Amino acid sequence: AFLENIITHPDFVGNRYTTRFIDTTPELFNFKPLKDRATKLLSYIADVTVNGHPEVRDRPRPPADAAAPFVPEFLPLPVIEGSRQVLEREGPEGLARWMKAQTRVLFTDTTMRDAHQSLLATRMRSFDITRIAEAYSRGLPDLFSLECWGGATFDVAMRFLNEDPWERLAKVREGAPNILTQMLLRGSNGVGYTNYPDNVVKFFVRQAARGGVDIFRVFDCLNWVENMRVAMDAVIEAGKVCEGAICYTGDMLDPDRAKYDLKYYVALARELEAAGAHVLGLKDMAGLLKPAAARKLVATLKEEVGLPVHLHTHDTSGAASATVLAAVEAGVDAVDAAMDALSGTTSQPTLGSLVAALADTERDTGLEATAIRQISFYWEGVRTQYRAFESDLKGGASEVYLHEMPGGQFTNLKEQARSLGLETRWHEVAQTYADVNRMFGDIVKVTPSSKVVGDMALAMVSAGISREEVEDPHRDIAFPDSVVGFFMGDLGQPPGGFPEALQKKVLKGKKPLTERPGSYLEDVDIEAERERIAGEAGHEVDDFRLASYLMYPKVYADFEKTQDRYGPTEVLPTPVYFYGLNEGDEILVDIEQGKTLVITYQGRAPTNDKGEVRCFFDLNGQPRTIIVPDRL
Ligand code: BTN
Ligand code: 3PY
Ligand code: ZN
Repeated sequence: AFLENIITHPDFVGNRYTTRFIDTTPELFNFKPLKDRATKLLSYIADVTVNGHPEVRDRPRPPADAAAPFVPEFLPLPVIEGSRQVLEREGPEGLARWMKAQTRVLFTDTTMRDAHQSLLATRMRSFDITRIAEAYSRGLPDLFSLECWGGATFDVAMRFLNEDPWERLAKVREGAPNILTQMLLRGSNGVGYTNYPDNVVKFFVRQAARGGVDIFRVFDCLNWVENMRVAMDAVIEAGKVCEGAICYTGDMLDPDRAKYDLKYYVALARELEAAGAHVLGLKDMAGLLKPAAARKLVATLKEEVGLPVHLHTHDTSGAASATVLAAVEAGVDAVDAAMDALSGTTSQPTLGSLVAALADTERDTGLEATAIRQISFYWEGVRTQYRAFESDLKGGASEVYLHEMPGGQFTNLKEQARSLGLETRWHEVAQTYADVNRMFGDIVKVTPSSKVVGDMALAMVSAGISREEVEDPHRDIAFPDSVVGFFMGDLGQPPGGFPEALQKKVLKGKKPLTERPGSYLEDVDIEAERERIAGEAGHEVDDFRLASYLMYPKVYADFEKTQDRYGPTEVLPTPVYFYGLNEGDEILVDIEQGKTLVITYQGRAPTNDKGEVRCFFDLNGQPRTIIVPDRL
């Protein structure tokens, strides 16, 4: 095995070795694990080649002749100083002052998080995300931040992609050391769907800060600041930037939606400022903020609070750039956009076009159009490989002003509706979603409250039940668990409280919580949890992975098993990861820095009578046979 490590070492193969090769190449002695990992990867490739990947089964395939994504290279070297250095030098308060002092509009690129969450079911792999970080750092050093972490990306990475979200974060951080990294944090719901004990929320935030997150956009799914404090305090304590976010809902200028009027938002902004936010986030997760409302809201917030304002919206309606431009005129400090190739519809508005619209105006962004184009071409190539996760959205739709679904939920719910056989009844689902919102008291709809409304809407449409029937005290209704939890107060208290009659009906005599959910939850014994999962996994578990386990015990444990079985599949190019290899294909796989595997797939034998398939590979010049079950 030692000899094999020598003769297969890339420096040896490539003739880049001297007589001191063995002394100066310590990894030659790590032969067991490397060989083990290589074998696991081969079994994965064999398995996916023979059986396909369950996530893309029966879904449209990328075109066979699609060009591979091309990573652009930018000069000059070295990397230019950017927003990150401002934070390092001046701290979070200094960064906030710096933001307010800029004449230009600052831009956050959301491609690595919200854009693919909202367009491609969050399925973007770290392989595609981390490879482009350095190009951002060199080509777009004037970007304000890269939203690259949190929201749904955390559990999807482990659950569906067999990869560690913490490694993704570390690599983006390393690739773009001059641009602030940003995450989305669901307040006390962390990156999950339910309230966690306070010490778990704090532990998670500490790890995220240590792992490379600079800006934490913290929100609460009911805009209940009481339920944001634990997370906000933890961010502030970690010395990172706390962006306290208001979730925008309803229609601020419509007198029929008086619950969410200008006064409501100003009061909320003041509460967030008093709670210690460094930046005020205006999170329009469904894309409901219209240009005239944006102008009024931003101008008022800039007058009434001392914080820089950072606007996030979605282009579901098709009118989001008008909203962004109105906000810019009203003095917004920073805005979110996605790279052109992953922008529009349920994603963010288009970065390249907004930058062009602002060029040669007073608030010119200073971002290079050529760099944006080249990086966007890269994303275009990447997006092609995720054809299986595309929805059938064709363009903007004003229907969003009726249903008010968040961009991240829209395609997801549509897919869920399809799987329930409600494909042709989508507009009915959308109308029912709106009815449920009104029935629940007109609430903020964003993860996890949006899931509650979505669950109820699907339950009603599939069972053919109307709002009147749900509200009828004489009619028995089976409410989804998430709805019961919501009326129990498990997600907190909505502004104006719960509709009483419906709450009584849902809870069937149970007494609802009235305080912050976290105040009812005991702290977790974190070290005991570490021992438990370390025992299960059979190895030590560091703080990052422990934080994953505390958020998602079952998902994390399954992830450990999949990693153990298939090895580090995150190093495989995306087409190989989802579709395997064709006979005769050769790929180079960087299994770690300086260690490359050369893998050629020679072909397979027919399935034998035991239901097994022999696959033939060449690994760094050595023939290897891998046997996998025929699962089809
Ligand atoms: C993952 O998503 O990585 C975990 C599941 C892996 C299942 C693999 S994918 C390739 C092969 N085909 C199957 O049907 N199962 C395995
Ligand atoms: C999330 O919580 O993941 C969201 O994107 C909310 O908008
Ligand atoms: Zn969003």
